[in-house]
Amino acid sequence: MSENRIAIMAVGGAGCRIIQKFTALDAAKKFRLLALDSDIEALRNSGVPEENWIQAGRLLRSGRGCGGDLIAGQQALANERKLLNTVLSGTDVLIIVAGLGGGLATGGLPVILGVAAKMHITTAVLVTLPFAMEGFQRRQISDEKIKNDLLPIADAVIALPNDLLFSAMEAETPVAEAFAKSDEEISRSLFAVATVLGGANLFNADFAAFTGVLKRRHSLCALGTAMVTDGDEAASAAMDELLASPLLGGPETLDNADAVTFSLIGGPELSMGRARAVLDLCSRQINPDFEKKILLGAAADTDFSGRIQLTALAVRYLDNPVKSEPAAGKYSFRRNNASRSGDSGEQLALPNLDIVEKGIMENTTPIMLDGEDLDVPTFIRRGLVIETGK
Ligand SMILES: Nc1nc2c(ncn2[C@@H]2O[C@H](COP(=O)(O)OP(=O)(O)OP(=O)(O)O)[C@@H](O)[C@H]2O)c(=O)[nH]1
Ligand SMILES: [Mg+2]
Repeated sequence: MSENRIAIMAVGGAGCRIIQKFTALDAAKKFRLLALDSDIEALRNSGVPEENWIQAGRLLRSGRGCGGDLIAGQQALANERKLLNTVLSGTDVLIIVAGLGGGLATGGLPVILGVAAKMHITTAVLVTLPFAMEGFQRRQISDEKIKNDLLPIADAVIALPNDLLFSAMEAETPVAEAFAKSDEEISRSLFAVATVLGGANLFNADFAAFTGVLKRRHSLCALGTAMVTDGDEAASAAMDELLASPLLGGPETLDNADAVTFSLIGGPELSMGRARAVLDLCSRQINPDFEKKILLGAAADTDFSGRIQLTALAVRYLDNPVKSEPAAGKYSFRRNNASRSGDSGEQLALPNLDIVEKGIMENTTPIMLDGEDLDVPTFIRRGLVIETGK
């Protein structure tokens, strides 16, 4: 697959900051980079060329962010479906990077994924989860979003808890520095994911295997990356650096994972012997007493001449696979089969709807179907202009 059929889209403030670090990597120029936000400042800081900006909800938000309001985020995206269709045409794989917990990305991601799904684009979503100190509610909303609206549509969801940052950094590390470091780590992982999904692999870890680990599974992920000079010491140097990665959360994360993928990217001169040596070390790092999936893969890239990048993605499953349809149950219709079961003319019973005391739309969880909010009137969702005759 040619790399420009892979688009990497940053969504919201965190996404834009991460992609800004990504643009600093030599290899970034191979991919089509897009930045989406309602906040014009975030787009300006993304490092993505202006022609690839998608400023969502111009009229609704007037160039500002959504201030943590995910309904506003969803509305900002609701009218941009046509634009997204145009921007994404010709794309085979879409990789989205964002931080959950704010308004624009948390509310808007399902809309973007819905458009991509209709266009049969394969999607992988790399999201950070809010810090515990940001409040329990933000974390809970983010978890629900993943489970109900992202997992059923996306091909892979990689959820990285931001708290892992603190587990590996000195307590006195300034917050801005901690974020910058994490953004750098995430941008390197983004490259590893894009390489695996792009199919430029020398062996193993192909696209199907990678998404097989993550598809429809609600999980927490941890990432470790290392960049070392190719040479005799490369394998052990890469492993040492990887284990000290701030987003990995320590070597025990690998042992506690249900599945681990290791991907290695080297220059065109990368020998099979070196690749094997590094990946053998990776397998040995995992305690053989634990039964888990291990996926190893290597790829060559001209921009990595003389260097080796090693990335580990440790996946911990939280529950069973999610069905590939929006969350059933709460909003689905139940059959009233008290007296007429088996009859094709069965009466459908309304679900037990929760009572929300603060009005209909305020602070409620939107009812989503294929990334569309069913609470938004059809004429708005379809972008129809109603002639008033004036
Ligand atoms: N790793 C990382 N996480 C970040 C960064 N900035 C913000 N976050 C996290 O991402 C979450 C969402 O923040 P933003 O991306 O700013 O939110 P947004 O989607 O732009 O939404 P609004 O600003 O409300 O419109 C926050 O709750 C933080 O947990 C960053 O630079 N790096
Ligand atoms: Mg923002």
